[in-house]
Amino acid sequence: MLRCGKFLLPLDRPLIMGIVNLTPDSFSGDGLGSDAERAVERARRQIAAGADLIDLGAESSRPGAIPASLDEELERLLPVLEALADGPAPISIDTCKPEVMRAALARGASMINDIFALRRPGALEAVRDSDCAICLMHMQGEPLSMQRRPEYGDVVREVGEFLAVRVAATTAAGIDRDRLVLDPGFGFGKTLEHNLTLLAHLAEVSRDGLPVLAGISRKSMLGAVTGRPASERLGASVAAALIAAERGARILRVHDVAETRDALRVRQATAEARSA
Ligand code: 8Y7
Repeated sequence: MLRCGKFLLPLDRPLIMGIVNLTPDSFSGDGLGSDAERAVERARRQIAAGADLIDLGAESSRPGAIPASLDEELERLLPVLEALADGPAPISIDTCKPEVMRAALARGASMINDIFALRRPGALEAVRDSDCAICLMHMQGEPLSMQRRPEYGDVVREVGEFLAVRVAATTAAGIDRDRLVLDPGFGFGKTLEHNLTLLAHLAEVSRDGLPVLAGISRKSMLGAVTGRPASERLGASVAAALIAAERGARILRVHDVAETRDALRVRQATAEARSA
């Protein structure tokens, strides 16, 4: 089970995390900027379609993106979080700013999704005294420059080592392991080949049985494979989610919740027939 604020999430089947993007400049065309009402509406529709969690983000982390200011991020996030915090699904906040983490946790956020894996000064302290879940993600470099020249000897080993070091730092700060989720960070300082190698070996990314989150939905690696723009990557995204599930991913971060849910239902039904 994953401790996730007031929720206790079962990890015996893959969970779906629906993406609600409050940035004005999303690559995948789903950015809602500061339209809080539409964001709340989108989250509720995703929950109705089978999302087990919602990931709210207000800072663009696409390659080359300009960081949002603290005030901007809070102004976009908090009204949406407040409208959703008492709902049936845990709300995850995608942020690397300790001040945003604290504000969100005080308003009922159940998870912190930090693409910097709590490396920013003050981040470990910001989440320590709560019971939120935490996603620790691997990234090589920083969003501004990470796609310039990603380099690895053995990408699977290096990503696994990085995550193990972040788990050690997090537990040393007094955070229990049952709050942690690990993520190889598809597209964050990785070439197409690195991304595909990580997907192929996803099960090896987590060394000590911690659950793995995979975020591949609509990403450029799928564009590179299919030759399609972000708006036409639904089929590729569902396929990637299913492959990640086959390789043990426990949380799938996706834009298209209903389609991913259907794919997982077919997988589940097949698994049950096999064991019958
Ligand atoms: C990921 C993510 C993004 C991911 C986690 C996008 C915020 C780019 N990707 N967080 N965030 N994992 N944990 O395409 O892969 O959604 S932003």
